[in-house]
Amino acid sequence: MQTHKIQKYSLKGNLQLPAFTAMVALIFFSCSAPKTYTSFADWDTSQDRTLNRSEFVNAYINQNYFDRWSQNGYSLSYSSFFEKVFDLLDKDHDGLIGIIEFNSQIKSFYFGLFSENVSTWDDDVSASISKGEFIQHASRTNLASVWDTNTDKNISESEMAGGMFYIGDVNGDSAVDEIELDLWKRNRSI
Ligand SMILES: [Ca+2]
Ligand SMILES: [Ca+2]
Ligand SMILES: [Ca+2]
Ligand SMILES: [Ca+2]
Repeated sequence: MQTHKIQKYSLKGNLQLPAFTAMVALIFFSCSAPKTYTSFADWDTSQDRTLNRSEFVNAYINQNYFDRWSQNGYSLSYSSFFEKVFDLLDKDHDGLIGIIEFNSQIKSFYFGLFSENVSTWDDDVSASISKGEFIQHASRTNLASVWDTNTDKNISESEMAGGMFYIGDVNGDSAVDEIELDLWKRNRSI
């Protein structure tokens, strides 16, 4: 009876060992893996349940969001920037920005400082904005200059990250909370 008990424990001990080793390995690999910024807590390094500008910018850069704008990480010229913004606003990818597409997002790219009407941009009165119309009016209204904070005529990765912070901060309280981050990620074509 006693022997049987010892064997049982011994067997149990042997069975547990591989699971324990796997757990140690899992913890080891989780700790050594690079940060992936998948949850709000990962972005919120100060753990105060809100993202300030530098937390947002750091995570944006570490997450390589800029790859969507520039394949090699180089700063974007104004004309490349306008083309990319056009593609983002053209949600249904039909090569035109419809009135709803225009009105739903244009203001955020000007950080709220936009008071024009779509008809001002629609030169040929086609009820949509062509790429040519967009580039012409984005240029006329200095869309890039609000992003290009060092005024070198290029949008760098950190300028893009800083601009995205303004876009993410929907209620304008100089912080991005969890709901705002979720919304920003959902529209993360931007
Ligand atoms: Ca469209
Ligand atoms: Ca048009
Ligand atoms: Ca710049
Ligand atoms: Ca906010």
